Amino acid sequence: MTKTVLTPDQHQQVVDQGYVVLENFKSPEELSTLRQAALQVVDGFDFSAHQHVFSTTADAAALGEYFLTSGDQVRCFLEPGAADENGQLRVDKLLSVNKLGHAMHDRIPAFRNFSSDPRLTALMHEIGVQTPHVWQSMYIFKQPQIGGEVGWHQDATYFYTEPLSVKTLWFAIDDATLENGCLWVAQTGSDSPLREVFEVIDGRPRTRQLDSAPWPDLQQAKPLEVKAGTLVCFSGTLPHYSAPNRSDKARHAYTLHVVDGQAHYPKTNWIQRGEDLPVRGFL
Ligand SMILES: O=C(O)CCC(=O)C(=O)O
Repeated sequence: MTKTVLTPDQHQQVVDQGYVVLENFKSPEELSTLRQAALQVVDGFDFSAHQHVFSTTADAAALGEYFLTSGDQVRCFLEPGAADENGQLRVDKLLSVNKLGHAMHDRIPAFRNFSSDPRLTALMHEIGVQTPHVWQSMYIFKQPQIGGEVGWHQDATYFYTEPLSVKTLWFAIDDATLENGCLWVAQTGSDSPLREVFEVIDGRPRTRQLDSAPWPDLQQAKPLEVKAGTLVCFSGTLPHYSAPNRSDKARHAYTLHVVDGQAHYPKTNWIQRGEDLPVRGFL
């Protein structure tokens, strides 16, 4: 019999709670290779030509061309406050970047290797994604002292399909703790209604409200303090959040967002792919 990725209990947890935590999924060597590849991108990046901040507290309508055309590119986004009023970075560039996005898995061999794990295809099949399409990768730095909050959201807002199908794979590259801004997930599970959809129509981004359900507060949520190498897999309707990092320890994470190619993926979703780089599964 083929070995499954999830035990029956873990499978039930995905159904009931909308997420599962798989410890020791990636080895220290794999984490180190990915970290080096990410730092190499930052090291080679020309911040005098591109200084774009990423913050989830900013209005979606304000997202500029640099962000909106990054779906098939590898781009660096700075933490708010990383640069001073003269555009000079206050600290080393390796400590200034909020994230890399959004096609490292297709464009950089070390990211492609990390993301090509056959267990990921098996995991997706086990949780009902028949034809995995990997639309996005992000390398999130959550820098010491200045790492920004990621506000409550649901990933189906950004990867809307009919029916809803997106799953997130969140890999801890460092230990994630309460101090350095670990993920928090809602205790309501994935049954939570989808509150918003992010759309780009005629080049203009907007967030459209679908449901007025409030976001959870921290009493209704659970922090996921996990060791480096852990994979957290969660459903696109599971509300999640991460606090700012005010500690002196980084909290790097790598994420992939995967939808079912059997579902309808609207043209209004912000990431679209052309024939030069079509969306693919795990290679
Ligand atoms: O790593 C984080 O802080 C948040 C990541 C996240 O929200 C996501 O990948 O959807």
